[in-house]
Amino acid sequence: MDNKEFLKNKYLVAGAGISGIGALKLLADKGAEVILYDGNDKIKKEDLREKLSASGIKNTEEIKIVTGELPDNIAEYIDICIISPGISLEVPFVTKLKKLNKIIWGEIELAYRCAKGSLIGITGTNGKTTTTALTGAIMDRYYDSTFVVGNIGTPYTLMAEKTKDNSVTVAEISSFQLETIDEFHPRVSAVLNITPDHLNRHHTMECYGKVKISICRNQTPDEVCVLNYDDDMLREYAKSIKCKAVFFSSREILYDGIYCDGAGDIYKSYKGKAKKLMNMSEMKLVGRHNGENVMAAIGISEAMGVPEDTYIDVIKNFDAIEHRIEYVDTIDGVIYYNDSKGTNTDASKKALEAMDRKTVLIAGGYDKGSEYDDWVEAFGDKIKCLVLLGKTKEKIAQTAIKHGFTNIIMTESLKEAVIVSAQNAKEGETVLLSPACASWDMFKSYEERGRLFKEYVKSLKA
Ligand code: UMA
Repeated sequence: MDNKEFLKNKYLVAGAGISGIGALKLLADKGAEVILYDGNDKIKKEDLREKLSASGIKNTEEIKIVTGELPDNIAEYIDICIISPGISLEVPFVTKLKKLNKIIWGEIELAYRCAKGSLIGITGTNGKTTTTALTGAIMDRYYDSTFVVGNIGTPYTLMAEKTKDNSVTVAEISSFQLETIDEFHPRVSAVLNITPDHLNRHHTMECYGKVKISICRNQTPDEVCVLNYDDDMLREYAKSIKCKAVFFSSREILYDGIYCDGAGDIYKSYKGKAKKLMNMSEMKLVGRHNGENVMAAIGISEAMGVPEDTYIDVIKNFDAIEHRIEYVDTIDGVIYYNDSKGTNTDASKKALEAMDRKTVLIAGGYDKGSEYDDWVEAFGDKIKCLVLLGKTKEKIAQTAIKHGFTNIIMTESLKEAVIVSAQNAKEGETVLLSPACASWDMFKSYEERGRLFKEYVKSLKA
């Protein structure tokens, strides 16, 4: 769509969170006619206008804002709806727009259509933020103009217009964002793993998996999608994708691809000829899951033509990201870790695996319809006490008891959970916040939950 065609359309931006504001700014800066819509009728329009002005959007008094139910006349009036990722495609206003045959693009589709240069798209249930940040750091070292966007926290729409023909944009892409792509086309993509998550939105693992692998559906045979060989679903999907699959594995020696052997040595192999790149012990990142993130970043870097010594140097010096098994403090001999980003059982299991002492585990939160059996089974002898909070606390407690784990403490707030955990942890033990649940029942985001956790831990000193 050329710019003239683009501006002929009337847009509805749905969702007034950071994606919606990014999309609205992009459209308003281009001079498009745009209406902002949010389903929450408690949001004050004056507050929203202030938010829009603070984001640098001009003449905000001229922008029509609608909250609550979407009126029929607006649904009929607009041509294209730019939808925020947090909005399910099953809500009534989307059904209404679909019946009217209106176009629905995700915020990343809009950004993609306006951006220049090369795009790297990274998805997966777990590890995508670390892999995106690491890949971003590698690209930034090698290329002159790099952007890191998407689910990681900076909406793609906010950066799209800043990209140039020589830019490389590294985008963390969630399953929610992939539901509404159309022409979205990364030059290199990666799917790190697919394990149960967000099943209240996608309903089945099959639907969830299909959405994840759709990240590469517009890629051509000469382009690369980096995939985890150890994931059965991804190995199966690899047989039917149009582009080239490049595998990584932490369990098998690959004839072609990137793999890590039992001694922690990482190799790249081409037609059976393997070359050692580095050992896991040379990196600041720890844990097998991070080995997988690193191998994915290597696959992407190779496909992007980044020299080996460049990416190896960046990888060796790359630190863990905030809220992902992040060391907080040691108080009275007890070590505190913040893994607020452990928002599903699989991510949380990886954090449990990384602990090397007896651990008091703080968990529970928003109910995504997950089951907790495998997660409780992963406790082994390591977890000595489970401190629960949030919507899922009863469900988790019942599952734990079913599996014979009874040392459970119920709390009403994160602050109480931190205090109770400190009382129950002895010198030489660990307190880990790794909720296995999203944060949305009690907090705005996992970042807010993680920051508050760190604050409460620090205040234990006082
Ligand atoms: N809203 C409606 N109708 C609805 C639901 C929500 O109008 O049915 C409105 C809400 O009232 C609110 C707005 O939509 O005003 C919020 O939009 P949003 O939930 O899409 O949130 P954003 O602030 O735009 O943030 C989104 C991502 N959030 C989600 O996918 C839930 C952020 O990912 C992302 O960083 C950001 O876009 C930039 O791309 C967060 C996340 O938790 C980190 N992602 C999930 C995950 O990682 O597991 C997928």
